[in-house]
Amino acid sequence: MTARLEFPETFLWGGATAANQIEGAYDEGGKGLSTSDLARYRPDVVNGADNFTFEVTGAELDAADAGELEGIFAKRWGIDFYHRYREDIALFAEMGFTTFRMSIAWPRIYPTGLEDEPNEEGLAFYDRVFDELLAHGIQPVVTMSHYEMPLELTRRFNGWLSRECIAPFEKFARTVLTRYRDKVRYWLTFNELNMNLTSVYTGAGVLMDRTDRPVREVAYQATHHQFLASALAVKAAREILPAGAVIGAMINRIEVYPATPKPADVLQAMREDQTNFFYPDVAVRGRYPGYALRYFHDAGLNIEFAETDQQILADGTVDYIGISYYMSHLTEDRPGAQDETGLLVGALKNPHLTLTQWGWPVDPVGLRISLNRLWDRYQVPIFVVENGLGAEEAPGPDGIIHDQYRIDYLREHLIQIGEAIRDGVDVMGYTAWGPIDLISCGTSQMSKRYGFIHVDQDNYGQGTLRRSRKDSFGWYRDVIASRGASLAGD
Ligand code: BGP
Repeated sequence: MTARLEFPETFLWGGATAANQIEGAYDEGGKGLSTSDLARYRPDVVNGADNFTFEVTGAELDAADAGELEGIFAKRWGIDFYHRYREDIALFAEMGFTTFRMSIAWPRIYPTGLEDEPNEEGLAFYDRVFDELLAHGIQPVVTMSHYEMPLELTRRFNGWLSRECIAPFEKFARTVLTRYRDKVRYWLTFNELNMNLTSVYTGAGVLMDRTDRPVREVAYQATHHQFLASALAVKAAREILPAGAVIGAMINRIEVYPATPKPADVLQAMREDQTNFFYPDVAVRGRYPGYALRYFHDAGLNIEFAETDQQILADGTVDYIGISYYMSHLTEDRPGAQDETGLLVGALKNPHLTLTQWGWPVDPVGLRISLNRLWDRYQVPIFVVENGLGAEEAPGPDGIIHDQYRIDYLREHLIQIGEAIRDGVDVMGYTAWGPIDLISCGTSQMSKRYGFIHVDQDNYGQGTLRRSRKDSFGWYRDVIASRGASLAGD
């Protein structure tokens, strides 16, 4: 018999999104172009596990500037949250959300990143969204930069490869912290700091054909600048936010397992895990770990540090860690394995796990392990700010989507969070990824659906945009209403 799950009264329940995947209105309200506005849906390459289509080259940027880049830019239209946020928030409230994770599109506030004054229309939009959420008793959790930045910073500086992005980010951070200090209590600096290992364009706005430096060096150099920017934003938050508000760093947590008990495999798993722990190690402890410095040295990566950097990192340590969790990764000691670290989809298949339609291993127990390990290592609260199942789906003859597979997926993960809480881990809350269908980050597909709420729109932006409730909608409402107790009885 499953024991009754005890989620604390203070546990936050909700869903998570990103501006560039929901808002649309990419050229309205004075918004500047964002790096995500160049991401394309590519019907020719999306049908596999390794189907990420979010790298962009300098040649493509030039073509876009000349008005000659063709394609399906799904992130430009999103799901029209910009105009429909009231309806969407009302649906979240109907499910009983107590929190909603969203991001601010940086180029709505500073269209090029370089203006002296912010764009009031952009600021006013988020005021309206926060007010609407708060009116429904929903606390916003705000990511300052979720896979986007003003495209001009890429054009001019090649994104986060340059230190030149730090000052514009700090200005942006101070602007939004000041403006929303009384409306937003939960902040995150960057989404998935570790993304640069997978895509330096998506994570850091870097065009690889505009630099001679090797991709690993580029990824870590850009990350170093983001660490500094994040630490400066944390410092600003301490000055600006009222008592009780918190600011965290966020990573995509992938639990790593050795394929066998062979010590060399266990060592390999440990090293791959360090490429993941590296980010919270710096953000929580405020200094680079020795294994990272050794790795830079052994791999011949020349990461430029300034003298002041150590102090900036030490002064900007975070209050909590946000994690996205979708999968675990299986590895072994073999030539080249180290180069594969950071990939979203592991090279080895774990025979004990099933895969999603996109080839992502489903591993709820891995989430409990991850939460325990992060807690053991840092002793700061952890917020599960993303977790969910992307699936292709269509309404049945009754017009409703019967997504029992999603209910199963989410229930299993929530049960493991409950177990971690009973293990003593301080888990702040849970925001399921994509509570409403949205544009996929990795593939720009609409057909990779995560929502409790279906949106009538296809991969080409065609559809009525009508919102409708899936089976999981009522299920999640019951989970929230019972504070998790209903999970045991499903
Ligand atoms: C995370 C990102 C999100 C999100 C999610 C699912 O890594 O933070 O932006 O989209 O993954 O990924 P995808 O949309 O590629 O299925």
